[in-house]
Order: sequence, then structure tokens, then C-alpha cells
Amino acid sequence: MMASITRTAAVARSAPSLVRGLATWGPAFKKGPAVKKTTQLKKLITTPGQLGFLMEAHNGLSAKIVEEAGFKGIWGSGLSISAAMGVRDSNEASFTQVLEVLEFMSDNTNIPILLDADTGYGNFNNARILVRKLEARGVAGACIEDKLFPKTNSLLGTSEGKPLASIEEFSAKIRAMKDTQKDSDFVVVARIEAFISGWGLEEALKRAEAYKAAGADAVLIHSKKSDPSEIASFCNAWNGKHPVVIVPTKYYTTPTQTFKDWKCTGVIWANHNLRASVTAMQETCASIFKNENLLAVEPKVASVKEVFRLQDQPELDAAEKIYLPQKKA
Ligand code: SPV
Ligand code: MG
Repeated sequence: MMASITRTAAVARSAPSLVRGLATWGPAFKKGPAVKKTTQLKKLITTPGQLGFLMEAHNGLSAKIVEEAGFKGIWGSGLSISAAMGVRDSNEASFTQVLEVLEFMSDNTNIPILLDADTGYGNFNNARILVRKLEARGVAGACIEDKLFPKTNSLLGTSEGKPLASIEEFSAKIRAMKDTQKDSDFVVVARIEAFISGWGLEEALKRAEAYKAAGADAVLIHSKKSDPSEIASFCNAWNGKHPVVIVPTKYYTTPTQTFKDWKCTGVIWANHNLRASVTAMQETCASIFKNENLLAVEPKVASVKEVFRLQDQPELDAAEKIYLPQKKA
């Protein structure tokens, strides 16, 4: 034991840059980003006059790819996380199963994650427990929606006429979350499903007002229409009164400049990594199945070396030189 400690120290002295590299690796050794992830997220999506972007990820690998692309924040999409698990976006995945995925995503990145926390997985009590668990895992914020548990996906088109959570109950859930957070910059986004359920502008505005008063850091206004009329009507009436986040999956032809003109503060690109990977996997499987060889796909897929790089394999190779007994020459 003694010998190996002495040896480690000796190698460490002879390889200071390696040791510096190790100091920045992985969760256990990380000092953390210079600016807290919570503060980064808050600034990114709640600053008036500024539009921040969140890109969807659904596991540790896609989260890292989002960060490497240059995005400053991640959307932990419920649709994508559940789809990647092979289950429906109807709270079929348990709260702890989702948390486990989030932990991989958070450990693997230095940018903040806003979790799509559906309805908060229950009542105010479940939602406040969630905040505690997310803070412990370095997740910077949670977005909760005013549907009833178990939720259904907003783009399914099956929510028309369905009851929403009462304004009173949902506002109290927001308050419970804000009261629970230890980090004052942890972000709670309140998502309004009034348009999705066919309730209209008046109800959407009433809810936005209530959720702002309850302490939500931003409201998220959602629409399943392929034109932006509902979102435009909300934003024009709201006029930047409090930060607004949008999800233009359906009205994707609307120019991003228009979102700025509407005084939105955040945009979520909600599911495009999941959808891109579905297409890529379907095409790859079809080709290999048909040809019974790899010739057509090999030039189109990431190299194994690239997969190793994304897993940070070089760091482990370097660490082994320090921490594993080395064969004598
Ligand atoms: C998600 O990405 O899971 C969302 C956005 O909640 S939507 O699918 O449009 O409801
Ligand atoms: Mg969702």
C-alpha cells in the first residue's frame, strides 16, 4: 500500500499537467463551473431583452453533444427521455427513473439543465421533493405544467377540453417548490397548457398572472398549432411583463427574430436530437438488414474512436498511468 502511494505521488510530481487534467474530470473531482449552473440558467432564459436557447437531450451522450455544439443550456425533455426508454410520455417512467437519466446528463456536462418535470410527479409535496433531488444532482431548474397527473403529451392532440390543474393548486405547487430550493437561483418555470386544452387567451393570461405572483421565474406558453397565432396573441397581450419561454416545435417556420419581437426570453428546441437519432438508427438498421454487411453504413456513422472521445476515454487512459501499478520495464 505504502509503495503504491509513494509511487502515485512520484508519478504525479513527474506529470503535473496530467494531474491538472484529472482535477477537472468527472463529478467527484470537479470544482464546478465558475458561475453556478443555476445562475447560468436563470440568466439564459429569464433576462429581459435577451433570447436564450435550450436544446433537447435525453441521456448523458446527447447532453454532451448539445454542450459541444455550443448551446448554453439543455432541455431535459420528457417526451425524448421517455421515448428513449421505449415508453410513452404519460408518466410511465417513474420519477426516480427520470432522475437517474438526469444524473448522467448533469454529471456529463458543464452547462445547466432545465428538466421537463411534467406535473411535478404528484402534488406540491412530490414537486418540492423533486426540487431537493434535482439540486442534489446539479440540475439547474424544473419546468412544471398545469395538467393533471398522469399527463399526456401536448402535441398528441388529445388534451382538448381536458381539465387543467386549478390555478390555486398549481400556484401553491410553485410556491412549495420556490420555498424548498436551497439555491436562490434554482429556476422554476411554470408551463401554461390553456391553449393546448382549448381554453383560450383569457385563461392563459389569468394563469400567467397567477403563476408569476406565485414566484415562477418564467412562464412557458405552449401551443400545438402549426401557426403562431396563439403564442403571438399571448405575447402581445403579456408584453414582456415577466420572462416567457416558448417551444416552437409546431410553428417552426416562424422566424426566430419574431420571438425576439414578442419579447420572449427563452426558446426550447424540444425533441430534435431524439428525432434525428430515430431517423439515423432506422436508416442504419435498414441498410445493414438489407445488405447483410456494413459497407454502406460505415462512411455515414461516427467512428468508434469518436465514441471513445465522447466517453472521455483518454482521461481514463491517463489516470491509469498514475493510479494503476505499472509494469516494470
Ligand atoms: C417535451 O419535450 O417533453 C415537452 C414539449 O414537454 S412537448 O412535447 O411539445 O409537449
Ligand atoms: Mg414534456
